[in-house]
Amino acid sequence: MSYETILVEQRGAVTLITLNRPKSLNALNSQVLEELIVAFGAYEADPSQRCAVLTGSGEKAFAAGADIKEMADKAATDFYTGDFFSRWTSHLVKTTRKPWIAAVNGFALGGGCELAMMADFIIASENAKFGQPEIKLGVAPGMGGSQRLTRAVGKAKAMDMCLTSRMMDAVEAERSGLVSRVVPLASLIDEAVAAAEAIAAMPPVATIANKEMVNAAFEMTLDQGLLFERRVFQILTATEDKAEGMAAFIEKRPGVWKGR
Ligand code: CO8
Repeated sequence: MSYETILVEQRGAVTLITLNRPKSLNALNSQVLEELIVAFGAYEADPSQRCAVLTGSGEKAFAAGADIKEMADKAATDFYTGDFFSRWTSHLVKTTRKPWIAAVNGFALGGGCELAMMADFIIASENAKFGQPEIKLGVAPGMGGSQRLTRAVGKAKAMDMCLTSRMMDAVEAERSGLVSRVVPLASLIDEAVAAAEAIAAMPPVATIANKEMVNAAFEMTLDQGLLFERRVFQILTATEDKAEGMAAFIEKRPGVWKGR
């Protein structure tokens, strides 16, 4: 499929997806969503691809939010009957079981911040700025900002950002647990792809299992989560990759994974 609003490139086992509407600071419209669904679906289905990186084109923005010009004339019934925004989470979070990293270059505002928070983790450039400024438009986060941001940075900072529309810079975002690493803008893609390559080199079954376990922490009680973790760990011990991983450690050589 040819895309108009995103760029997709494979670098070895890593799929690099770039939001490509730089003139509107990569604002997220319906076409971006449809193309991302196809691109993430292709990534998920391709066994040669082991990790993905999502970034924004240009140096200014990852994504400055949902496309305000597209939303401006929509009626409430359009948002409601079309269940606007629900497909972002269902496709990019729920059905994408393989890992992906958001490489945030510049503004990640509104839906842009929410899209980044759907990733398994965020690597930010030094000029990154995160915010949920929807209140200034007379609305509120609609794609997870009130929930995922609060879980990531806690009530005080999430409330501050949602109510005042204050942006968080990269240093504060790392200090607050929103991003895992901050790197210079010039090396952002290299660093994110290197992190993705590190993940791509891990045993495939254990990769999906680790992702599922960490995500379970947001859905389960501690007791349920600990049980889930233990059971999945126990199942992993039946894989050929477990036998290979332990043998490789003892024999002081790299493991060769079968994905089973
Ligand atoms: N939608 C549409 N166009 C946008 C958006 C946007 N969110 N953000 C920027 N643009 C456009 C501008 O209109 C402008 O276009 P033009 O040149 O044709 O006038 C171009 O991008 C450049 O923007 P600016 O001239 O404003 O650039 P500045 O450097 O002066 O300012 C800012 C940069 C601070 C990022 C500023 O553009 C801004 O405040 N943008 C809007 C940020 C915002 O309010 N985001 C939240 C949107 S609402 C939302 O995301 C709802 C979430 C619900 C779920 C979403 C699911 C997808």
